[in-house]
Amino acid sequence: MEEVKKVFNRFDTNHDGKISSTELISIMKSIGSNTSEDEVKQMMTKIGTDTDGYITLEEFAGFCKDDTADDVGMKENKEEEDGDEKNPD
Ligand SMILES: [Ca+2]
Repeated sequence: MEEVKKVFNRFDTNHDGKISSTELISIMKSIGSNTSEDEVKQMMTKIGTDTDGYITLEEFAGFCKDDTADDVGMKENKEEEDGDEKNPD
């Protein structure tokens, strides 16, 4: 959780305890991702369990357990959620 918190704080550039879509967009740009504002909004919906327009630490932590966290380099253990197209050998 410490790691997640650190990354969260990095995302939360104005340190109000939540990540706005604006903050998410700038982070996406900073890690070299060419995500459009529209895509970021879709991410917000995916990460944030509610649709208040912000991602809380709690929601972010849940996101980090997801495989998407790979993108920001902070995943610890990854579990496949759907075994689609997965070949165990
Ligand atoms: Ca913020």
